[in-house]
Amino acid sequence: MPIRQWKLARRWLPYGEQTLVMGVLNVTPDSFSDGGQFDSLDRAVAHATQMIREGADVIDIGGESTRPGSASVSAEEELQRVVPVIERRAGQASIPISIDTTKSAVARAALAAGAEIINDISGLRFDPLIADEAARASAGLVLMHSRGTPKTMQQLPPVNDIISEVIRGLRESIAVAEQHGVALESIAIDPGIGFGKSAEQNLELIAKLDQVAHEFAEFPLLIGTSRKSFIGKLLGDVPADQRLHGTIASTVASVMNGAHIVRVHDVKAAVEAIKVADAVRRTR
Ligand code: 9MG
Repeated sequence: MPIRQWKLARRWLPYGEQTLVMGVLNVTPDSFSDGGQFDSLDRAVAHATQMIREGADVIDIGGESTRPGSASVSAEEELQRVVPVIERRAGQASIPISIDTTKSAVARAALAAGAEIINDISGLRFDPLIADEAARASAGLVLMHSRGTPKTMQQLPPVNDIISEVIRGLRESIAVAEQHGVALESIAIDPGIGFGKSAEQNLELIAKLDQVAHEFAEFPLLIGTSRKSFIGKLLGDVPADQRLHGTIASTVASVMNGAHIVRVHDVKAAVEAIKVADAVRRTR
């Protein structure tokens, strides 16, 4: 397994040998799985610190819920939620901070406050100027595949061949990023589990992740299955706070099939599971 490097705003992040863990920090009053727990500055910063202690390699901070059916918030509202947390956390930075946003104005302010990665769940479909911000700051840019918007994605007619659709969509996002001057070494790709896919298609994407990894072999591959509804459905419609074991199973399956970075809420459990999965992978 060769060690490769992902170019971020102020460092290179090695990936390929050890799977990297991106800890989720939602600073929203209504996020689907941690429903407003971290909506005060002190609590949010304390949770970031805790995830770092548990072994997170990146913290992904989001101020707008991407929960299915959720409405968007204004850039001003999003900025008020995320910038103070980034400023406080970046001041003590040991690991890079990622900003989970689809808005270029939020990305710009977050990068100025100390973030080093932009995580765009729309893959530049909502606001292509995000790519200009990534290029200007030489920041990392996560291009995630999605269909529709968080408000409409569960009502979309399903596509027949989800693997081909994800590969097509990601190629389009990478082309837009390149047109705006983003260096290829700054891009990470993500199949977008749960975003406009059926429960069966989410399983198919995890099962056949090696095909996506092969198609985009020069890019780090990130995946987020944490607490998502396809897991709840498999376990008999359990709520988000009862999906930890299912999350770990889907995370390990993703790692064995080629994921380099996993986005999770429960960092300690994921770090331990991945240590074992990585050891098995290295023994292949
Ligand atoms: C913000 N967000 C929610 N789910 C996600 C996923 O699966 N990947 C990425 N990159 N971001 C996500």
